[in-house]
Amino acid sequence: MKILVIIPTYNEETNIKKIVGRVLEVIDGDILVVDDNSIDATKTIVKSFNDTGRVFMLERPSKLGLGTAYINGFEWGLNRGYDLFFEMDADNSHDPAALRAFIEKIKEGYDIVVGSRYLNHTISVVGWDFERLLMSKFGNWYASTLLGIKQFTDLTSGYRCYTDQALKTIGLDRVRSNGYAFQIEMVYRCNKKGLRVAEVPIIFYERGGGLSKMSGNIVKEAVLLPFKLIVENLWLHINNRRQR
Ligand SMILES: Nc1nc2c(ncn2[C@@H]2O[C@H](COP(=O)(O)OP(=O)(O)O)[C@@H](O)[C@H]2O)c(=O)[nH]1
Ligand SMILES: [Mg+2]
Repeated sequence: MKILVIIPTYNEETNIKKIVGRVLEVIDGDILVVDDNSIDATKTIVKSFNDTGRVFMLERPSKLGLGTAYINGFEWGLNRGYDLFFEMDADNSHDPAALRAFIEKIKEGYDIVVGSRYLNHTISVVGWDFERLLMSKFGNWYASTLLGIKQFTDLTSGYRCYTDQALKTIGLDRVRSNGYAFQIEMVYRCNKKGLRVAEVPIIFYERGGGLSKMSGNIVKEAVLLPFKLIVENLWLHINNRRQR
């Protein structure tokens, strides 16, 4: 199984060396950093791993968003014959030690595995204040209720794994959202296509250093997403009936 861990970066010089080094140790696979023209030392640090032959970088011209960073990364990997695609943050919020648990789930026959902070009514988050936690929990409740996918406990998690088949089935060209909403939309579309989605427990650690890229626009996009998907569904339904 050819594994690709995709790590999107925007100014992650304080974090990138550690995460790349640890991922290389933990699994037998490659890393693709998708960088949006970071103005700090991120790119130089990534290039310092060149001699491993396992770390690649996709350089984009400007900060174009997390969703399209992943979509460009998926396309890069699909064109090169990778079988398994991980999403992982650069800021050491995700512990590479958990990577193997995802692979085990894939071997059980799942198409997508999402690392969840909230499995079995627990909260596995280190370093968040109450407000941040409340926002994440409310966001998950809101989206999962409106979209009718309450079986999933952590729709916005950015630590996950997809098979190549899953990525080919979803229809990546339909995916529109770019921030947190991107993660929600991907689970929704996978589930809708009948792909098998599993959750595994993870512990989320607040970023090691540097700044969060979260913004008001990213939150607004996530609030609107369920309505967009509901309208899209209705539209597809009406069109299907017309064609019959
Ligand atoms: N390439 C790229 N990476 C991004 C962008 N926005 C966020 N990221 C990366 O996505 C990951 C998650 O973002 P982060 O700011 O940590 O979000 P938070 O954990 O919710 O605060 C980090 O690795 C960021 O560097 C973007 O527009 N482009
Ligand atoms: Mg983060």
